[in-house]
Amino acid sequence: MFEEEKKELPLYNFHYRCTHLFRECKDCPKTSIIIVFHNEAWSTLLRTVWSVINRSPMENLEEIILVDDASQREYLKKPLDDYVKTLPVSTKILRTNKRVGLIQARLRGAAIATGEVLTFLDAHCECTRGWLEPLLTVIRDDRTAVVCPIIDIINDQTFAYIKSFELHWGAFNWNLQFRWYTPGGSQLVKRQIDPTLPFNTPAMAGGLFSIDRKYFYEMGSYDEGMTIWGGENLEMSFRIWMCGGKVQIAPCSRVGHIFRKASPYTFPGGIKKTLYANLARVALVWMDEWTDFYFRFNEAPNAIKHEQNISSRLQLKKELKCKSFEWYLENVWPEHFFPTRNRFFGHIRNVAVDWCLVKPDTKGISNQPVGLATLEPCIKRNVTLEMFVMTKEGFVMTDDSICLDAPETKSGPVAKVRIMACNGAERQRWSYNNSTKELRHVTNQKCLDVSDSSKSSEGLIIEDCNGEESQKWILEPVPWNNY
Ligand code: UD2
Ligand code: MN
Repeated sequence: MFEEEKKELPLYNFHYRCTHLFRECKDCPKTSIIIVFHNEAWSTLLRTVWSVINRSPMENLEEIILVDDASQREYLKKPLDDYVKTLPVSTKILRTNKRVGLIQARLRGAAIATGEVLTFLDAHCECTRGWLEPLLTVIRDDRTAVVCPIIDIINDQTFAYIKSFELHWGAFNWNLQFRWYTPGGSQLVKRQIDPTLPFNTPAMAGGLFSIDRKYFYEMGSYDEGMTIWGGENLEMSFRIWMCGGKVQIAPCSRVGHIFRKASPYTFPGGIKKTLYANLARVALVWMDEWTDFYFRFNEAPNAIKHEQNISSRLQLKKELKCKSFEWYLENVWPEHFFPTRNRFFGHIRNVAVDWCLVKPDTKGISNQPVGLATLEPCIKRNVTLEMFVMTKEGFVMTDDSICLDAPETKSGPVAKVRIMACNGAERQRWSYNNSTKELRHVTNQKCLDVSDSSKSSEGLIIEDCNGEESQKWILEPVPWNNY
């Protein structure tokens, strides 16, 4: 099967330097593949299953476990039972008798798995040639690594396979939504030296990963208090990192996934009892002083946080002697844009106009807000659109990893100030003088200024410093934790 395929299928995916990984996997562990689904389409479910069968080395494939999370569709019942009996790889179907959600469905699948490694997939994927070997190689060499493929995109209209951007890692924003950002310093350098090496990621997307089966249980598998959908990916990422393991992306492994615009299924009990409850659990167990930051600015999870019983997860955290969330931010994600004890956090108010700097609402590539830096009337409520962090290094950043940015030209026409994806570059550094109230652009020593005090749409500029009120800024701290 494998030989024939080579002629027909494009090598969609990988870098030519990845080819050697095919040959290196002879002593790799065997894996069980666990796929959970609720009312999945026949074609996408079977595309996932057949891509596993056709594109995994048989000697590394222990079994496939399908967990049907109380689907109502008829074809997923007896017709699916009959169909899997004809498959060339041992395939089991488990069925939950009532809807339990993806976290608990995965736990049921894992409980009957016999492979040394567990590999989880969503039910609408396509694995490409050579997808499995790079994942197993990482775990063979380090059983504390939880490893993900690069996730390519399957178009949800045409079902075509589209290669996605490689230079991404996973993290999250102030609302604990999972996001792809550009990796920082050391991991970026690693990519440039050898694009086949696995690199660290602060968080995983959640659906597609391999983990040593015994390690999965030693580390507390999943939080069984979580239901239906959401949050388990951050919970696992925090737990693995803080309790001694690592989360990585193996760039030679590529799996396509259908990203759907809307959820095709219901959330029993509503989003409050499911997603927000799950996120509240993540914050309560793992985020230490940032727990309060999350709840201050996220009302819905805040309202239900008291309903959560998290004692067994706190117990686990203690038994595993896990490090702090501060350690995690400093060491795993030093480029993060959360407030810390030695960063300013709050409003940046212009003295002349008495308006505040705001985060733009236009979106750029990878869905990040970008645009001209503008002012708007300051909002007094706990709205994060007007909250900025200023770091010791001089980066003025806000939610979703965007930074105040200005060109590095020393002379020339008036330079407009923009809000762009943070990239650690010199041109994004500013210095604040507490007595003059100036915000100076570090590379050209010009001052942040308002172009036309009557119109916010004109945006901000950098100008020669002149001591005028339009160049004076007040950094108004907003409390973000209880300490
Ligand atoms: C992402 C992850 C997903 C999961 C989720 C957060 C990827 C590509 N996908 O969202 O795996 O981590 O974030 O929780 O990283 N399902 C059930 N029962 C349910 C709901 C869902 O079995 O009650 C199944 C569903 O059929 C699918 C899988 O769980 O196979 C993941 O659900 P999704 O595809 O709707 O999640 P996605 O990709 O939006
Ligand atoms: Mn999915």
